[in-house]
This record gives sequence, C-alpha cells and structure tokens, in this order.
Amino acid sequence: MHATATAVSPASESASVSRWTVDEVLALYDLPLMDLVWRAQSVHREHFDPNAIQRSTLLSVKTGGCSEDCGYCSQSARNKTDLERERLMAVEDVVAAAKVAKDKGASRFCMGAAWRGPKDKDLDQVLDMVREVKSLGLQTCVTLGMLQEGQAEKLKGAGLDYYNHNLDTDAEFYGQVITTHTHGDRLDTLEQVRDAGIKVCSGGIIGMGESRKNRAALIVQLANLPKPPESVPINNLVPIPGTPMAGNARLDPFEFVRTIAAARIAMPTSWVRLSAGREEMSDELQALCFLAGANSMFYGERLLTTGNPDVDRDDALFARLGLTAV
Ligand code: SAM
Ligand code: DTB
Ligand code: SF4
Repeated sequence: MHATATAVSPASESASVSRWTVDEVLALYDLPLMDLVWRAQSVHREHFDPNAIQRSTLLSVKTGGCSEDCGYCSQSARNKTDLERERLMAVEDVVAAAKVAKDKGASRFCMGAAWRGPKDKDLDQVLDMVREVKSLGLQTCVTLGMLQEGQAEKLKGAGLDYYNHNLDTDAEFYGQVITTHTHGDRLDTLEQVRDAGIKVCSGGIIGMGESRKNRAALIVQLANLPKPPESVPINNLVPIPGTPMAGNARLDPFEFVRTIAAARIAMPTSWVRLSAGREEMSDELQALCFLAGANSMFYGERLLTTGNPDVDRDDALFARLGLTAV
C-alpha cells in the first residue's frame, strides 16, 4: 500500500531545524506521483511565487585536465574524453561573457573551474572576476573545488554571493563514483563557505547507477546540513563518451520529477534548480519539474562543457507557461 499524502513529515521539526530520515524521504518517493507533486507544489506555494524562475548562466573559466577521478565528468584527466583543455581565462573575456548573459536576462553568473581546488595565485585572478562581474549588477557564483583555509574569506571579501560545491551523491555511494576525495572533504568545504558568510549552492547528480535509497539519502544529507543550502541543483547525468558512465541506462524521467519534489518538500525554502540534462527534456517534462517545485535553471546555450537549451527555446517555454524570470 502507498503512504497517504499527509502521512509523511520530518521526524523532528522546530522553528529553524528540521531533521529528515532516509525512510521519510523514501516514503515521499513511494507516494503516487499525483499526491507527491500536489504536496510539493503546496509546500512550494507557501514559500515562493510558483510562476517565478531564477536563471543562472554558467561559464567554464578553466576547462579540463582535472586531477580528480569523478566518474561522470568530461573534465577529469583520468577520463578519455575528447575535450580540449583550456587555461584559466582572462578576466576581460569572462566579463564580456557576463555582459552577454546579463543582456539575455540571467540574474546570476556562475564561473566553474576544473580544479581539485584553487591555488592562491589562480584564486587572485578569480577574485578579480568576481569583483568585475558583480559590478555589472549580476549575482556571482563560483565553483572551484575544495577550498583551503582562508580562501572562502577572500571570496567573500571580493563580493561573492554563492559558492557551488555539490555533495553529488549519497555518502555511501560516493566511493563508487570518486576516489580522489571523500564526501567528508566536500562537507568540510561547505562548512568553510557557510562560516565565511557566503550562500551555499549544493546538490547532486542522479542517474549514475545509484539506488532510490541513495537518492533519498543524498536529499537527507543536504536537508540536514546545519543550515540547508540556499540553492540545490539537481542534475540528471549527462552521459559523456569516454567516461565510465557513458553507457549508463537513462533514468525514468518520472524518477527525476520525484527527486525534484522530494528536494522541494525536504528543503521548503531553498531554490531547487532543474540543472544538467534539460536539453534532452521535453517542454512538458520541464513543466512537470516546475510543478514539482523546481524554481531555478541554467540559462544559456552551454553548461560547462555540454549543451543546454537555446535561449530562444527557453524564452518560448517561459511564454507558453506564463513564467517570469527572477
Ligand atoms: N571542480 C569543481 C567541483 O567538482 O566542485 C567544479 C566543477 S564540477 C564540473 C561541478 C559539478 O558539475 C559537479 O559537482 C557535478 O555535480 C556537475 N557535473 C559534472 N559533470 C556532469 C555530468 N556529466 N552530468 C551531470 N552533472 C555533471
Ligand atoms: C551544477 O550542479 N551543475 C552545473 C554547475 N553546478 C556547475 C554543471 C553541470 C555540468 C554538466 C556537464 C558539463 O557541461 O560538463
Ligand atoms: Fe574535477 Fe570537478 Fe570534474 Fe571532479 S567534477 S573531475 S573535481 S572538474
């Protein structure tokens, strides 16, 4: 028998902290889809305008040649992908791309680097990028890998709004995807970001061969952080030729919708981002994701190294659904 729509709520709840268990999130996944989506949409409407979607544009400012062995990633030097490596971009080229993103209607510009973590000399150049992009009136986000002590404070000092650092998958499954760093390392960086007063962007990837229980556990690990991330990207694996995950079976799209809904319910005040994998999704599937509580997306023709829907297609989708960009 399925759980009823009202039977599932976090085990302990106080004004500021809610603690979810994996069983509770699994019970959400087990709801009939209509009950789950209805519940997610109800929670969503308590905290957000249901027709407003936040749009971030991504730019890979340093591409490929990464020392880490993340099994999904086109940019790991260990994976035999045909990606061209590129050095850290010049600040003026980054600013030019940010201006284009702003003119097209993005509110946040997110700069990604294929590093295990930044060296201090490279960080100085990223700090200039952050200052200049911010001065255009855009929110700023960077994703640079693991931070060492003092680096988060420098980013905060440059005016950084968000740091993206995904937990990516359940702690239990992590070692089957990545061996060059640990889930605990990711948590350490998230703590440094939080302590420096930068907003946290952290989510994960599904479709990597993990179980539904792993997916539920990832959501629990995000929701039960000392403070849930302000922004939670949910990525559908983009299978990249030359990576160990190139041949992964495609996840049932409704499982993706269920994951969005579970994230929305477990993290009611976070922005949940419908992230990688959108290019392959129909407009109808994306609409279902918004109904399930997604209220953010990547906007612009490229993610980091792979494609994203054309701006024209997204603008048409917004018009068809009556969505507004924030
Ligand atoms: N090196 C930094 C790090 O690992 O945090 C920043 C860049 S890394 C590419 C940023 C995120 O992109 C990863 O944590 C992962 O969630 C996502 N990602 C990378 N490759 C992906 C793929 N093939 N499909 C879906 N998401 C992917
Ligand atoms: C996130 O969660 N997804 C973005 C962003 N944060 C950095 C990256 C998606 C990358 C997809 C594969 C690629 O383009 O290389
Ligand atoms: Fe490197 Fe990040 Fe890709 Fe892992 S996900 S290989 S750390 S760029």
